[in-house]
Amino acid sequence: MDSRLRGNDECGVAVTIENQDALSEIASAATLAELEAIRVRMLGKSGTITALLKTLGGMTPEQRQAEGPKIHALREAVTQAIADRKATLEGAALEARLATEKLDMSLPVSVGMQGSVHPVAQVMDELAEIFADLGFAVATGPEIEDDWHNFTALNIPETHPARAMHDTFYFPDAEDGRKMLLRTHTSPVQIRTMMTEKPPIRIIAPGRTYRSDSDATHTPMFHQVEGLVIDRGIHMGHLKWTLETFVKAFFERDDIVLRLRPSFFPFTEPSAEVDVGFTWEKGRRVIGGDPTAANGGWMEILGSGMVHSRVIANCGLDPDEWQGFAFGCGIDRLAMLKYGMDDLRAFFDGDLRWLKHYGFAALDVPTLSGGVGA
Ligand code: 2U9
Repeated sequence: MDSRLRGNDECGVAVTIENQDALSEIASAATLAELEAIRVRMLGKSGTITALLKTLGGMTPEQRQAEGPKIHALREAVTQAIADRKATLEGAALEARLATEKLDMSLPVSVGMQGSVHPVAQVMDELAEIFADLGFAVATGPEIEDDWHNFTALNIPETHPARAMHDTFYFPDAEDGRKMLLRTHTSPVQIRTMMTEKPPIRIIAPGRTYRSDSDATHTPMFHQVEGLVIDRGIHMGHLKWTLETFVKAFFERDDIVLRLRPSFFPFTEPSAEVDVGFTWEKGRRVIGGDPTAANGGWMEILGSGMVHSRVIANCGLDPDEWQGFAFGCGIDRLAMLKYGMDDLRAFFDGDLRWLKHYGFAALDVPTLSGGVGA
């Protein structure tokens, strides 16, 4: 037993407590390690004060009444003294570190791995921004569709080649008999909007679309944006102005001309394919300039038309009251034209070198409104 805790001959238990000795030993501990050793020696499992506490069990009630408070007071005093000394030593250690350590605030920050915005996501943001300025909302819908929303409602008859197995990815039929598929265009989003919202409607529907096709200019999954306006008195003039405004804003040039060529789509009547004027500049085809000049030409970028009256009726609207226009184009192709990429398949390879080259730093995206970092 510790020399400071001597046995009492009369009751045979240690009761003499040299309290001051213990406290001064704690106060003179010079290091945290030294203090910890003292704590273990006094308060640990086999510590001297722990041993004293155990003696209480063997005392008579009278002895316990006399010695108990002293032993408990000792334990509390020692515990408190150790905590105080610990705080003092830790404070001194921190002060010493602060006095010697120096931070060089002029050192460059180490930059870890940073992601980038994929060109397709970037173009989707740009589209949403341009069309928001024209009063269009962004609409989304399921990528797994049934053939009514993807084909029938759009006036695409059973015999249309777009329905053939080689174009469309089909799933097993749903329990209720519906033919399920991966949407081949975002048009079902517009169908669902027309069926649930009251006109006037002004939406764009960007998103993933799927066709069983794969070569240098086609991938089985690609991105489309379609636009739809339904209102009273809508005509081709509205369509042409909207597309011109969009294309000029997207390519950030005012000298862009469009050419509408008559075409056929089951869901629009009349229908028009839309060409955009381009010129060769420094060996590159650039959207804009005079397409009739020696270095100019036309390039198809969009399909469009007035929404077929049968499509309007299929969605529960009266085609005599409501008219509209619609258009569609490939987002991947828009990105390629604007940012000068030449292989569509690279968009989906996940090659970090390609993304580094063409991707956009998250806070330095060239958005049309200036961007967060601009
Ligand atoms: C509704 C009514 C009409 C959307 C339209 C086109 C013309 C078109 C293609 C361009 C290239 C798709 O990515 S692409 O292969 N699209 O030519 N899309 S009109 O017409 C609609 C859509 C929804 C309710």
